[in-house]
Amino acid sequence: MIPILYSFRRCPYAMRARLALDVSGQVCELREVVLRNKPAEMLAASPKGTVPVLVFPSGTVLDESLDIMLWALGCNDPERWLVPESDSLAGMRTLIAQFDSHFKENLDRYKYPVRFAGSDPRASRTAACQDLELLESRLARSAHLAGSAVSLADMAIAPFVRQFANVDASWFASLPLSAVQKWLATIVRSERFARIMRPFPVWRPEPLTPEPVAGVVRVPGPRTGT
Ligand SMILES: N[C@@H](CCC(=O)N[C@@H](CS)C(=O)NCC(=O)O)C(=O)O
Repeated sequence: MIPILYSFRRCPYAMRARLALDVSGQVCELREVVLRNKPAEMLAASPKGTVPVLVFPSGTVLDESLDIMLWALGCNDPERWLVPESDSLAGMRTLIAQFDSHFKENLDRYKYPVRFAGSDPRASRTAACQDLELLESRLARSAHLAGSAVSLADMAIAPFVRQFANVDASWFASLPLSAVQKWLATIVRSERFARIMRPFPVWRPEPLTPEPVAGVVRVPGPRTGT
């Protein structure tokens, strides 16, 4: 039995979980979900109803993307994402927390202004850029956020910066953030990113009784025994 990952391809939280599962080589059954029609099996495991959710054969559930990353890398961390050259795990978690709160809040107000009454998408976009300037200053020192190689911080943050960049790609390309643009392009164009973005059909539970198949008559086999 292998763990089950409930995932949604375009969700940045699910992306970062899939990135860590991929590098660590953990094999899971991926169940692609539709957020407006979440499977009962997923909600039974995690009633809060967000993806990603990782359900172990023992019944243990991880339903926070960062916990899934840390679990996978704790099992196997061949690229040393948890121990980068120029930051600690605690330092990376502080940076990730800033992006999960301040950057994400402004990203949502920029990308989905109708969902936030009275919000000003341009002001939110400018506020999010403050966080990107912090990345730019780190990336002036090294190719990635915590050294020359990819780390937990890069992979936990990049899916959100990708979403921000895609709202208005030509505007993003015009920003004076050349190191962030290059860093994002390197990650998004990597083989690993392409692999975790492969589309899966939406998962459906097996029906309890076989559905009748049009045009096929099932003939009971001969009785055996007494
Ligand atoms: N803190 C959670 C957040 C996950 C999250 O909010 N995922 C979004 C999709 S990107 C979701 O499932 N939203 C529920 C919904 O849209 O119904 C994590 O890190 O896993």
